[in-house]
Amino acid sequence: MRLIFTAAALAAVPLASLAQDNDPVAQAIEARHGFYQMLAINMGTLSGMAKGDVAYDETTASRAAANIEALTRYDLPSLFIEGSSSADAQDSAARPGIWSDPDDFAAKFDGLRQAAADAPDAVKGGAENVGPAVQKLGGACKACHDDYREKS
Ligand code: ASC
Repeated sequence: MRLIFTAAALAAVPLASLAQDNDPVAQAIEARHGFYQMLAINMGTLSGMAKGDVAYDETTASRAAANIEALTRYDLPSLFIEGSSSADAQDSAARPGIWSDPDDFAAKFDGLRQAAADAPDAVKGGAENVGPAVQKLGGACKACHDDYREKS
């Protein structure tokens, strides 16, 4: 009996992920959310240190900044596929402007890439160096959100 339950439980897992795999729009939206979550986790590490909520640690700060820098080398705009805007999908906050002005959207993401490029080094040397890096990164986040993310 236990074997049957185990087999049923195991079978249910791939089925659930198969539904997701078959829907490119759901998959792209989920991937975007994961991407932004990874950005936010690392931004949180840095802003916590900048505010003094978390003790400064050079290795941790530089690793968080390096994670952000690495994420900006992913081709994020490629995840904004047709049919995945906030006008098309309930769980999307991606404004349709992304699709009507893809070059500007790509330029905004490039702004984050540029802001992140020297961040892993910029946050070294002391807690006082984290704030300016967070401001630079946060400014690039905001520039894109202002135009292209639905207000929640
Ligand atoms: C963050 C985070 C964002 C940006 C944004 C900057 O840490 O999660 O979405 O910074 O708040 O304006």
